[in-house]
Amino acid sequence: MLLAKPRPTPPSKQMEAFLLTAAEEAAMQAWLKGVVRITEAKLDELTPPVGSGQPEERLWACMRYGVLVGGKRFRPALMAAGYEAVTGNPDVPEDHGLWRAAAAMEMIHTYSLMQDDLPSMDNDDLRRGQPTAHKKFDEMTALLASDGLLTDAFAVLSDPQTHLDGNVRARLVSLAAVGAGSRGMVAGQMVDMLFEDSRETRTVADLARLQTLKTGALIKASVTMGAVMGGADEHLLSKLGWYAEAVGLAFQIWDDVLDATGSAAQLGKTPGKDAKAGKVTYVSLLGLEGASQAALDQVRTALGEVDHFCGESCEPLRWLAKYAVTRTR
Ligand code: GRG
Repeated sequence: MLLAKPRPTPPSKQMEAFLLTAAEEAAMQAWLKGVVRITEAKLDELTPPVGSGQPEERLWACMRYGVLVGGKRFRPALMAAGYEAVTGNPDVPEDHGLWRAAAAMEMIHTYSLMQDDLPSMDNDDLRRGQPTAHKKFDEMTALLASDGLLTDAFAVLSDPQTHLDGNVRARLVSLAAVGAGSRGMVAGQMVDMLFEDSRETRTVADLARLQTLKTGALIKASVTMGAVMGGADEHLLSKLGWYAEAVGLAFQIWDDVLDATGSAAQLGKTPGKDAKAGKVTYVSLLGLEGASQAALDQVRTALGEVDHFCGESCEPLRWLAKYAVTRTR
């Protein structure tokens, strides 16, 4: 019998400097738990319910499956952290529009995952520890459900319940559209798909550009949207943007490390696909140690940015920068 080859473990020595103390870890986990709970309650409220017997219920069931089946809710957390950075308010009430905007970003993020999993893209069977939407339902339903999530997200962002000020709402819509659109995440996905099919040599700079678009643009939008809701001026928004770009890269580089080292049970998605497909990743270009180091460099940059302009109210932003490279899924 052939024994499965053990997967390598991610380098951990240089991570020590970044590990949160036990007290910080407990505070972050409690805070994250609150973000997850409120975001999921909002997602439940904002996604069409099933049970009325309408013929389109299959679409709604698939949308609900996509957004409610799990996920770290990293983008809502970044949004709440961006809001707190500006306002210093750690206790945002559940009926505050921030959580509607946070749910909208999770809807956009989930649409992208559902489409990324389709056979014509990454062709995956497992997502968030469950069958992908097109496996659970079917391809046509998963495509329409992802369309529904993307479009409904903009209905949520432009609703006065999200913010009373029309200028703020317009800014939220614009930031989300630019981050998710054809010069942001969708562009990154296109470049990624082309990379896969091409035999051209790729550099770390090529990869950083791709990932800044594919993963970083939505992460940046999340932080800045939270800050806009908190009343940030343009100067602060640009500083937060630098932080978010570094965190976005760290998050993606660490995703490559986890893809090379994690198991399906741990990650909730199929690991090792990139290597199998011969795809260029940070790990294939830099090795495990080099990729981990590159992720840490980005976290250092992000923390340095925050320290320039922010004290205690940026603690959640600091936690999330560290979380990006200490998470295990
Ligand atoms: C189809 C337009 C379109 C875009 C897809 C984001 C994306 C673009 C594809 C996902 C592919 C991928 C695995 C990217 C790596 C980084 C990433 C975005 C991982 C998924 O985000 P997490 O880890 O997932 O926040 P959860 O499930 O926790 O929400």
